[in-house]
Amino acid sequence: MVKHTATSVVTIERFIIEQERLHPEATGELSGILYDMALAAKMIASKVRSAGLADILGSAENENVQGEMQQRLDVLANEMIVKAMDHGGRLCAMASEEEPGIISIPEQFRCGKYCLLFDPLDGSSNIDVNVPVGTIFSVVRKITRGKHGEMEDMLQPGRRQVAAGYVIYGSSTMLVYTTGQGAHGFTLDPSIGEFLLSHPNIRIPDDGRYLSVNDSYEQHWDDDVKLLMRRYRGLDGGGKPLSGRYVGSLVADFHRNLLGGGIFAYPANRKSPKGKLRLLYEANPLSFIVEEAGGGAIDGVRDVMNIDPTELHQRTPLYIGSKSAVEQARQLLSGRSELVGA
Ligand code: P6P
Repeated sequence: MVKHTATSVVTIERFIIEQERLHPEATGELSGILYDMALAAKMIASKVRSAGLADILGSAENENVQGEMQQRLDVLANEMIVKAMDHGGRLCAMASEEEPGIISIPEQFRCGKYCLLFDPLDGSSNIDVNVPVGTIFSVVRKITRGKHGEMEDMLQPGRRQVAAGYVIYGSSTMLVYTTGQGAHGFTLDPSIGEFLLSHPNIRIPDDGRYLSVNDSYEQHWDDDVKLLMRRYRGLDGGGKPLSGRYVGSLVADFHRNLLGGGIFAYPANRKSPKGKLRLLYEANPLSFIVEEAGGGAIDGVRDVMNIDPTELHQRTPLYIGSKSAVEQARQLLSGRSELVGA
């Protein structure tokens, strides 16, 4: 008689189904979106992994060895996600960092009740130097009538997200997502092509270890931001100094701080008065994840997820990570008025 031991291997598909069962009213549409995003992540991971080989294979300018038009990886990643998601019947529209307007669902496909907003390959300029890059995505429910998604469906505050996630293409490929029941991490096992649960119920350490900020903008910061960064470094009455860690790739910096504790800061500055990072498909999804992990995310004054969006590609200042470091920023910066309504 063979004794079957319970397997400790939990695939993302199994985990999504188990999470769905927690909601008897669930139709499975949101689960389907998460499956399809995991598939798109595998396809993008394959392209990112072989990106450096293009030159070795002697591909001509703009053409690879198969004679296919070689596209920028972020454009390719964008197309991979659109093609993986547009026919499943779960979405009524998409929006991408790579495209100016709404991406409609082709007429031949059924529309669903969700909208997907995403940055297909953030930090792609880092690929040539083998620095980790990432995909970030956010899911909101359609709120307008009619079949197709409209701009109003996209311009919802982060609190209205029903799911959010990111993929980091680093030393391993990991997918981290939340549907409001905790933040969970899955590591791709390339030998079987499956995302396996590796980081259940991620909790960000309350006391940060790392400070991720681009110091070269210090001359453009307001005085209170300069003071905040000095305090993070243990100066001017600050506490235990944080160690500097700045990769220049949002998902890589965020992921390290999520697991190890720390804060990522991209303040508004005189060159970028609204900040640099995008609200709808960068700041909002990462804010949903970090709050589910016990951390925080603000624009300097407000919780990021309380910002009412007015434009699809609007930017926001961002302070995101360990709760204590974020609250330190909120206390010091909350007296500022220019960000309200930013
Ligand atoms: P800076 C990459 O270009 C990116 O959008 C994020 O991934 C990253 O956090 C940020 O910009 C880095 O910006 O101005 O420090 O180079």
